[in-house]
Amino acid sequence: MALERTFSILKPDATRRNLTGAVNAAIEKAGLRIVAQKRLRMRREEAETFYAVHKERPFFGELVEFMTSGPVVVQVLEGENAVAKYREIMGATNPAQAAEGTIRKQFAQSVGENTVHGSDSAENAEIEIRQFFSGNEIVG
Ligand code: 3AN
Repeated sequence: MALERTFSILKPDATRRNLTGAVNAAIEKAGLRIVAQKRLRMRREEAETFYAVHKERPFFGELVEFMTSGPVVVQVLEGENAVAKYREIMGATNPAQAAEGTIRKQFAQSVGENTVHGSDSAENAEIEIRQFFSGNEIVG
């Protein structure tokens, strides 16, 4: 199995409730390594670019509003099968459907305020990582 990288965001509901450490502990417990990390406030255009695939969805405005409402922590995670592994420990988008023990089951407040983002494919991970990190900021 290949070493892979995925892109993660700890969303504004996580930073607001001081959950950065708790989520990072779950990430590291699952064997994923945080090889880059920074805290920032997303600008509107950054959020719109990041979620461009959802721009026709009814919740797009709400999503951009929420993602720019407070600080986020953007991360690059590395590990065996990192994309699928992170999706697994994140849990379902809707916390009501998330499996026991997952990050969203433990911490998410709603389908919108759901604590974490993780890339859905290796291709998207590369695009998303490039939006927020330059090469020398990622140290494996
Ligand atoms: P995931 O983050 O699990 O891959 P997607 O790609 O379906 O989920 O949705 C992207 C983001 O849009 C989600 N993380 C969630 O915050 C938001 N979202 C999805 N569905 C809704 C909804 N019905 N209402 C509000 N926000 C939503």
